[in-house]
Amino acid sequence: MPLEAPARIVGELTSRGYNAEREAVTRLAGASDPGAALERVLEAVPEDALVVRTEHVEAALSADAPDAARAEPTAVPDGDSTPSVSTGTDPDPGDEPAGATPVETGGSLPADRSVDPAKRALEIVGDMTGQSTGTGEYEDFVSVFRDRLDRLGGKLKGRVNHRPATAIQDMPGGSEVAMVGLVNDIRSTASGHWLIELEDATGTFPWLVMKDREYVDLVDELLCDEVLAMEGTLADDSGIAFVDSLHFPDVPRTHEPSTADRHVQAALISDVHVGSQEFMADAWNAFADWLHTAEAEHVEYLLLAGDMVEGVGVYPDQDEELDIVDIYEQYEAFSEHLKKIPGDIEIVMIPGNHDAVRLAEPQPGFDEELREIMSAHDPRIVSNPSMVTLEGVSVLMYHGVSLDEVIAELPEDKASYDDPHKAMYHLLKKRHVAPQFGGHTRLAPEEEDYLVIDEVPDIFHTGHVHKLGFGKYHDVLAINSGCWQAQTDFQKSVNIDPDAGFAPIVDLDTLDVTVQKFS
Ligand code: D5M
Ligand code: FE
Ligand code: ZN
Repeated sequence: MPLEAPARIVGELTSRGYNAEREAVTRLAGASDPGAALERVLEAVPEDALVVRTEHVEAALSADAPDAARAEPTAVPDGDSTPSVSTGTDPDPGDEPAGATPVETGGSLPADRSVDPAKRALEIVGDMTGQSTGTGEYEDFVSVFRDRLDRLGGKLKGRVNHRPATAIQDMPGGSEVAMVGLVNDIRSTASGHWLIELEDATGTFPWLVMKDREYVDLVDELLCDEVLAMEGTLADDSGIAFVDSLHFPDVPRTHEPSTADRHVQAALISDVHVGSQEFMADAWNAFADWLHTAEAEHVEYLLLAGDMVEGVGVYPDQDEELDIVDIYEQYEAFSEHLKKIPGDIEIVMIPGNHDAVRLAEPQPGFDEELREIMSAHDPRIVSNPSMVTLEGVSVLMYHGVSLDEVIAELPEDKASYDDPHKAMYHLLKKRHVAPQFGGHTRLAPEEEDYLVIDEVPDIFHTGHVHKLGFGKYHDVLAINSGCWQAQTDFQKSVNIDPDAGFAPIVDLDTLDVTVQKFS
């Protein structure tokens, strides 16, 4: 049997009871005769070894054929894509960040899955783990909002002939004026008009949206602290301006999403809630089993948008519904569930509000202790939010706590739990994952606003509200994944009927979505 494809090497190793580090597989694939090399390696591995490690391969190959292990992999027909696996030029993977450490296969690459990991390309482009500088001082709040205004304002400044707040009040009454600023206050007036105060680095200026103007429809979707541009006419006394037009940073209508060069799929899920009595183990197992079938062989990436575990003390009386009360044991149980996912699938995960990281956003990726507990499947663990690129397709992952706020503040037809993707559209329009400060969403003051959506993603993936919904906004695919937790008592009390046990699967070559149901 020819053994050159990494997948077949993994299959061969697992059939003989071994897991393997990714690097070890890559090196075997690079040998001039991978089949013979594999036999040599297996003869040389220590008897009690369960995992074939890079050093085993290096030792076995260098003893017999010093050059073979360094040869280019033979199974990378697609020369254009950057394989996410190392090609064997870095002899010391130990120095790499945790997200890039070698994978153990989880022990299962069944015959039904025929994949070639060398064709993959996974890049983490935005991960603020380890970048947090904020100390919670007043100055940090000033800098995070200044950064927000600079970056989102920059997207608007070319579109209007803007002036600073202090300059506007010195202009003659009746002038045409424009300003870019943060929404500081939204109030209705006694006569039913709307007064919106915009703030920039120089001060604030009040803008009046008349109730009979077409723009009045947009007022009900405004959130405090988002960045807007307004154009209008100054009142005679220059103390206020009447709004003629209102602009969001928004996604340009010309946005054209990137797609993968081959047929490959990603499963986008979230809210597993292991440790909750309502965690649906059967549905999860059915999902994992399905991933092992030929039908799912193109699913090569699994993105998890937070709430891996139920956590402890997240909500009042939550302990009454806990199946596992110790947070570390919850992660251990979660890791066991992760191991059921085929070992070759690349996993990326961000934390959510139930996870054991700081609640304030941005949330850094899990700490070393938790990474260690979850290391068996070698997931890439990154911050909430983060941007990842899968074979050229950029995915903005964000857990979604701000969606509760968007849904609470906006009218039903613009954002609701039944259409969670529509709430996501507003975050895209505002180019910020959590615009409103001081509500449900806790924001960590940092030097930089990591919550700004700087680059338009091809896919926006959130969770948190436990409802499945997807759709396109200016050609950006917005997906809110459901959950793996049946209805909790709290959800029953507020009539939240969760979409549990579904896995939306995205074709990365077309951005089409299919939904698999496991409950
Ligand atoms: O959130 C799941 C969804 O349910 C999300 O929309 C928040 C809401 N939720 C759940 N429990 C509560 C309590 N106790 N108070 C307020 N809102 C709640 P998750 O993050 O998975 O708990
Ligand atoms: Fe959740
Ligand atoms: Zn959540």
